[in-house]
Amino acid sequence: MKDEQRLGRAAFLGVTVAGLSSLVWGRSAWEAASGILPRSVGAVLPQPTSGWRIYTVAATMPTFDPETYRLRVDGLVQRPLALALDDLRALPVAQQVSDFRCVTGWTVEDVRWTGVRIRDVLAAAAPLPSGAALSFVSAERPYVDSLTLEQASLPDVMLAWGMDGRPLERPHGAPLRLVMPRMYGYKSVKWVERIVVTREPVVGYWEQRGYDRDAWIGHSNSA
Ligand SMILES: Nc1nc2c(c(=O)[nH]1)N[C@H]1C(S)=C(S)[C@@H](COP(=O)(O)O)O[C@H]1N2
Ligand SMILES: [Mo]
Repeated sequence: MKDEQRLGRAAFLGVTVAGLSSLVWGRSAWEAASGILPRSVGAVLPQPTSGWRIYTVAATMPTFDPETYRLRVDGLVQRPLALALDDLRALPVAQQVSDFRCVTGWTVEDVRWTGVRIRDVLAAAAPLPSGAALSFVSAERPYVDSLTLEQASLPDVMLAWGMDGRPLERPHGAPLRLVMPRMYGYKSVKWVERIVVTREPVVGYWEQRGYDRDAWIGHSNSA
């Protein structure tokens, strides 16, 4: 855990310093997160070393304590759960390489993700037959999005705690983010702290603002 925290902070500082040299780009979520400048809504910092853009909807990125973090799984389940990071790591480890695509046009190819499959997280909670969808609630309020159980069961959907061979970094949603490569990035909720089993998918943050609920790449209103 110490190493992970140190690595996260080092990487964060590294990018922040890089950000300072490119202030000409304007204020960014990175700079806002580091407290250097006030945040501007929807700000994005192009990162020179990768295609990622870091997106947030709140003024600050959530923090978490690895000792006390719990992923809650509740709603239409027989047994509500509160899973610690160690509990998640004790589940079968899933790995995949997939592209990540934002609806605004950028793509990061061949992202290496490590984490768990949704079914393995749900197994102990035992969803009720009436449960047909999942809400992924972010610690970053009010970000939320959802998938049907069927969508969440696709083989390349996962909850990731690792990215490109390193612990998932805070700007990318540590300690846990959803990865749904077949849909646009807004489905891939960062800083997931709760999964709620529901009858129907709830309307997600960007879906409340006009984006398709089914964000299939190539087949949605933004394709
Ligand atoms: N909590 C949270 N999750 C989020 C977002 C956000 O603003 N807040 N943005 C979404 C969008 S639109 C995209 S494209 C990806 C971006 O992932 P990244 O910030 O790791 O690059 O995260 C998604 N998940
Ligand atoms: Mo996005």
